[in-house]
Amino acid sequence: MVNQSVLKLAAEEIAQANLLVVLSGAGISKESGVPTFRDAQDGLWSRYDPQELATPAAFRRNPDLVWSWYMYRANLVSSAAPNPGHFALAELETVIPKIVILTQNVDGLHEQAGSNDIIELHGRLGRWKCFANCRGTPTVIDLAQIEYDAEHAPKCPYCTDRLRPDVVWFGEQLPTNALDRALEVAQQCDVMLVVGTSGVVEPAASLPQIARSAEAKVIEVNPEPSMITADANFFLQGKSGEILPALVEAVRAQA
Ligand code: BV8
Repeated sequence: MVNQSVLKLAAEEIAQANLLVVLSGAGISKESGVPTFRDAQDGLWSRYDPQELATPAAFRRNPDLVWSWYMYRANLVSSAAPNPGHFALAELETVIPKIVILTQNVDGLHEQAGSNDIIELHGRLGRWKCFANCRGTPTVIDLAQIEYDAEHAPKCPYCTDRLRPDVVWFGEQLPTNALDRALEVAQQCDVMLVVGTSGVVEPAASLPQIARSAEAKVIEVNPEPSMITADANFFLQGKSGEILPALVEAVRAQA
């Protein structure tokens, strides 16, 4: 059970915020049935380290293996639905003047839940592009227009390279406009709410420190302490699907 007095203090900070920025990680989608990044991958993938598969080198080395891993994950995510944590953040938009969601997740569940201002820092599962970006960055290809299967990385219809998921791999730059805007709102926000991230992956993991050094209050929601917890003013320990609805209720009670 989350500490009620910490929840009330956090709700007071959010209720007074003009700009609330949310940084979300894989943990917010766990209660939607989407495995987190560092959970042991289920079944077929338990023998691979995701960090080894989510790289350009892995794709170059074995395009069909990486392609089928993303096909598997895209399929998993396509049957996932937002959970009460996602919906609570969408509802908060009716209470707080401005909310921006910075998500590390590639599952599209914030958008499905009805949040409006979302920055996808690491791209999106289910969007596919030419590895060479032969017709501009990104050269997105609609799979419905080509022949393909779940086991083999198909060829780009415009060049000889192969198709890949439109996600940011380790060692790749984040989309410039996404990162620039994330840095801007992290410096401007009154409160940053950090939900379900281990705080390991950079540069996203530095955003709470940036907010903190710009005088924002940092609130973390996580069942476990993370690399962010030391920078948090308030640590709400528990599952986001339970804590976020309670937090929104407490914010409404402040209004
Ligand atoms: C880059 C898309 C410039 C792919 C992902 C310093 C500066 C810059 C770069 C680096 C740096 N140090 C190291 C680097 C390199 C690297 C990096 O960060 N490595 C780490 C491992 C040390 N960063 C990069 O390469 C980035 N690029 O910076 O470009 C550059 C270029 C070249 C050379 C140098 C620099 C690109 C990083 C993007 C990688 N792509 N995803 C895909 O999905 O396949 S990252 C991947 O990890 C996912 O997006 C995931 O969201 C993200 C972060 O993980 P989390 O979301 O935190 O998930 P995790 O499983 O770790 O934790 C889950 C948490 O949820 C836990 O805390 C758990 O307790 C909690 N939880 C569990 N249940 C619940 C819950 N919380 C709430 N409720 C629950 N019920």
